[in-house]
Amino acid sequence: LLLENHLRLGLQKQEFVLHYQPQIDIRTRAVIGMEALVRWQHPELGLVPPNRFIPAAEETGLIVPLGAWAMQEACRQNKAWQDAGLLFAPVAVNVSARQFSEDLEQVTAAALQGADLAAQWLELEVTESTLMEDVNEAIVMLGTLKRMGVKLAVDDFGTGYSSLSYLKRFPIDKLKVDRSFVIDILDDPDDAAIAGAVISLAKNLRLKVIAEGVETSAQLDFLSGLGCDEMQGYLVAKPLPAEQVADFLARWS
Ligand code: G
Ligand code: G
Ligand code: MN
Ligand code: NA
Repeated sequence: LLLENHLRLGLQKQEFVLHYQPQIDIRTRAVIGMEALVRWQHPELGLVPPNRFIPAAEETGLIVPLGAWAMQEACRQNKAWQDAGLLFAPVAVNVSARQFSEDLEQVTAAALQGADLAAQWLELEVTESTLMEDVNEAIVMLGTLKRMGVKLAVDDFGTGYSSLSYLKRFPIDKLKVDRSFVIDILDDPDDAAIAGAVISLAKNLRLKVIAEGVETSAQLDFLSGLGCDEMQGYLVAKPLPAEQVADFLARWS
């Protein structure tokens, strides 16, 4: 209850901020996206990471207004980067199960409209477990979002238990290879096999595939050898405050 009240107040007082992690095309090195990750800039506690408050926000339902804010803010920021000529790539926003079963289409439409951003510049990341909670509802919601023109990625892929037969019924654009398979990819043949299988699956289903949590160039080379298209991770950049993105882009190019 305490955390809930703090969260509610924090939202009112606009204490949440988004950091952005670059997503890179492995072959061309082009920046092909930015994942928005929320942080809580608490007056006493400092910068609070999402694992400290997202679970509570999900349980209390505050993730719905928090998630709506994150989507608006990410769209506004992406529009600002485009207007400044800095970046033309989608911004990816994480969506929780709770948001998914509420009015996600209206929230998405409002965020795009409020920022005057075309739908192609917004990607929504939905976890595999969210999709599997109610497969039929997921197929309908994804279809609606897809028709609006937003891009759709399955986050944490491989950690849930998708029936692979559902995958072809989800109108998605991208699979995200979970970081847990990347960490030990060089030393654990099982992780390498799973990452390789996810990458092949994505290719055969004509989906894009991005590896998360890439920290070393050896991991990157290995993933590249498996045919992975895209990556994000500390090797390129940690999630950055919006003000640091221009500097990053200047250094990266
Ligand atoms: O850096 P990282 O600590 O940012 O994120 C930890 C977890 O919090 C990840 O699983 C990430 O998906 C989740 N997360 C970060 N930002 C958001 C958000 O805006 N909405 C939701 N639902 N989850 C988020
Ligand atoms: O669940 P989701 O994929 O949305 O969360 C991404 C999480 O992974 C965030 O907490 C983000 O800060 C973290 N992250 C991103 N890149 C790396 C990395 O290279 N190494 C580690 N350890 N964490 C990362
Ligand atoms: Mn994510
Ligand atoms: Na993930």
